[in-house]
Amino acid sequence: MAAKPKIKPYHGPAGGIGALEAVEKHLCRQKIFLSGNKALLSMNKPEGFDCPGCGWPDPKHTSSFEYCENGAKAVAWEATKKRVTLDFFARHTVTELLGWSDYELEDAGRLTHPMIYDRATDQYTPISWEDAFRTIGDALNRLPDPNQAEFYTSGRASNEAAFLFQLFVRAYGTNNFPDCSNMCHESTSVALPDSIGVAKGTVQLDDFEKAEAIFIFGQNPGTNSPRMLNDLRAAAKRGAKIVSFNPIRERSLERFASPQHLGDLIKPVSISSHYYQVRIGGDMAAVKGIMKVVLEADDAARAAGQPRVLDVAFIETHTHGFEAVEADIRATDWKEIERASGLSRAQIEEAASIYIQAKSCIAVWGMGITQHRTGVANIQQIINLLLMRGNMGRPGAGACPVRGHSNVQGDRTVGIYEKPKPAFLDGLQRAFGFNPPREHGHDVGEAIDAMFEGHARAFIGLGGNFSLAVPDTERVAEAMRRLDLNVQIATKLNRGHLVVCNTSLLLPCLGRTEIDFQSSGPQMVTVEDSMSNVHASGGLNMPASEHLRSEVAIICGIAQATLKGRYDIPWQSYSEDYDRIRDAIEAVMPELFTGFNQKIRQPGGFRLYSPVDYREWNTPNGKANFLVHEGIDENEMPQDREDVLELATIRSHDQYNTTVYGLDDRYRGVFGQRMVVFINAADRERLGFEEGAIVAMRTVSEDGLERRVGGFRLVDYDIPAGCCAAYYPETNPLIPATRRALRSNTPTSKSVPVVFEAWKGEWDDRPNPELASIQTQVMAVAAE
Ligand SMILES: Nc1nc2c(c(=O)[nH]1)N[C@H]1C(S)=C(S)[C@@H](COP(=O)(O)OP(=O)(O)OC[C@H]3O[C@@H](n4cnc5c(=O)[nH]c(N)nc54)[C@H](O)[C@@H]3O)O[C@H]1N2
Ligand SMILES: Nc1nc2c(c(=O)[nH]1)N[C@H]1C(S)=C(S)[C@@H](COP(=O)(O)OP(=O)(O)OC[C@H]3O[C@@H](n4cnc5c(=O)[nH]c(N)nc54)[C@H](O)[C@@H]3O)O[C@H]1N2
Ligand SMILES: [Mo]
Repeated sequence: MAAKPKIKPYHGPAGGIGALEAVEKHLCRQKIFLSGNKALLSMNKPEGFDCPGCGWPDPKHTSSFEYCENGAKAVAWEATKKRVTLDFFARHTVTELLGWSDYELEDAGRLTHPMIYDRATDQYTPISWEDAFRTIGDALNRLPDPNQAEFYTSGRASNEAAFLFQLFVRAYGTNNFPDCSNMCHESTSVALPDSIGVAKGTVQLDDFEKAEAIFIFGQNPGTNSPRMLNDLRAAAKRGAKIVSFNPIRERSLERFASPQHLGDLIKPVSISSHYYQVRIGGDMAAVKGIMKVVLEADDAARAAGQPRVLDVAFIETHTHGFEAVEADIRATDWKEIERASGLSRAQIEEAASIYIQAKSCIAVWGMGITQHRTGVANIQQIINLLLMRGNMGRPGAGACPVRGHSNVQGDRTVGIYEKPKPAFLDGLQRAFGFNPPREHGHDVGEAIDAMFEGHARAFIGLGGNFSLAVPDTERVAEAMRRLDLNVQIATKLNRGHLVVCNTSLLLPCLGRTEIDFQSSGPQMVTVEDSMSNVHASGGLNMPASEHLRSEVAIICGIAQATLKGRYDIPWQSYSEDYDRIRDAIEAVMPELFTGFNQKIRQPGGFRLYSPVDYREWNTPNGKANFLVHEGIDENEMPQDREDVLELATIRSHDQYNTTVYGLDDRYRGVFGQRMVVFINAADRERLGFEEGAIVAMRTVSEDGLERRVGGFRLVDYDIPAGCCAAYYPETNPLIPATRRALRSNTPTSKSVPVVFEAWKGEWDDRPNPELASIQTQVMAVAAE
């Protein structure tokens, strides 16, 4: 079990022997030493399954197996031998289970039977699949308005499942598609179309082999996309400059020892050539500073009659709006840039000189950029920077948003979108003969609003852990308890399943590692990675229980019971042979998916058409657009209060979003615990706390609601003054659901203004502190 909680700075590289040891530990813990290894060997290989971890692409041409520590944990988590059986639910009431920690809930094992909540006994009891479908269909059909139902998708769903889900929901009559992406890269998906006419990244893995510089903003590859480290390692080794902007010195961005290269174990590879500990919410300022230096260097070059620093030909031929952005940047004051970024002018000049010297540059970003009030603007400013030197639509250059869930990008492609494009809806209409709703539906923020107002009455979750992943956790859970229907399609038990209402169903599904047998034989599904490559995935393990159904089959069952023959959609036939679903996807989107079933059978799959590759800009004016964002502060932090720190909520190395695999965050030196806050020692002293003190955090907000969580240990850390960081989801009760990024509605999870208070509650220091559920430590109560 877990080690005694300790803080012990980690001096090694990311990866290395530690990564191999961790893999074996997690396999053993799930009691799957042998079959787990078999599953790992087939992960991300042509005839195996797509890693259920992150969305980073695989090198197409290698046969060497590329498994990573955190991919292995994701597989071990799913392929576990532990089971949540009927007996389990007979022994534990929902109220009792609420006292378990998130770690314990998921660690109970795989769900095995469809269940329905019985309020009389406060237990989940078995139900047949047919009865479950009928119950759901009846409840949905009782709603006066289909817009009173919310249909959530988490990004692990396959293209086939997601496509059928949106087809069912639109045939039912709504565009309410809150999805995990709304909390994640929505800022990216809103920002990029205005700038460059596509909502996705523009680079491929090959570009990482060609870039002379790679700028990484607010993304932690060692934990969240470890296979990316192989590409960064190769780039660093051939001399590309890697420039990181992150308030925390993340170990994987500093140095990496690839477990696949023995030499690295002796001499780890330095990853970042330059590391800038920008303030939380300081990237806009840093990027504006770099742009300022680029403009000044261009002025000097022009005056001296030397080659220009700006790519003048590109700007003239391909872009619009440069002059306005130039004016904004020239008007921005260096003092302001230094204050907001927390970086010195000299540091910014150094970063800019690397940008200027590189013939090609990739910009990478993650949640440190998207989850701020100005998330959309941050990204458009990064694109402005790239456009200045024509770093778009040519080898070794472009935009690389690193998506989270392994198929979150594909789910959007096949229609999980609350604001569907008319062309997509026209495609549905052409293929299925019904007129889908055209009015925009709810994203996560709006779904929460509708729950708070009592307008939303039903929730169906295709995977995920909605009530724990969202902000204002406790309040959202309270609202969800008042729904009429809550259906969760899941592989493992989580806290969201315990947020029960009148009719709550828990429907267990096959995972990606398992063989999906249907009447036409074993099925494969498809997924799209972060670089728009679509490929097949087929499971290898036997299903965790004979009672499981595939996500596709479950959706078809619900659709049949709800629509009762409305429209001529062959649900039964789809669930028997997934090729027919792919044919339907092709029929709706021929421009992207012509020959889908053939292409998917080629090893490595295929890449979706990406116009930026050809410097075609799908924007209204047909140009790549420089877009002005005045101002420099990303978030509304109270400027006059010295006791307020800006909190970023981040992931530990042993978690996958709300799934807690273990209690270590090895690279950050945290072991056996999660209830910690990383703080600058000077701030801690200034605020009058001892090192290691146990504190509560309270959100500073004007809406009169109290948000407070307690029981966190202060850990002195190398983080800029005024900033602090702690793990998600323990800190979600602190995030106001109403604080959203402009335009994208992404919760501002990376900038919560908090004050610290002494904590008088108990700090759980038992050797097995997983037992301390956040439920008992979290105190977020509505003030009168
Ligand atoms: N093992 C594992 N893999 C995962 C996940 C997981 O939980 N576990 N989650 C998946 C998902 S859904 C996603 S979206 C991705 C998330 O992957 P990331 O985008 O890496 O997400 P985070 O860990 O939340 O935060 C990223 C980094 O942002 C930094 N940061 C915080 N605030 C700022 C800021 O203002 N500016 C800058 N420049 N940096 C800042 C933090 O220090 C941290 O290093 O990973 C995916 N992969
Ligand atoms: N404070 C704060 N909050 C955040 C973030 C943050 O950085 N800070 N990040 C946000 C981000 S980027 C994201 S993407 C969201 C994540 O939000 P979600 O995607 O909703 O959450 P997950 O924790 O990934 O969901 C885990 C659950 O999915 C189910 N599951 C796993 N595999 C499968 C499968 O194959 N099929 C089905 N049907 N179910 C499965 C399991 O039951 C598991 O318990 O959280 C967001 N919330
Ligand atoms: Mo995400």
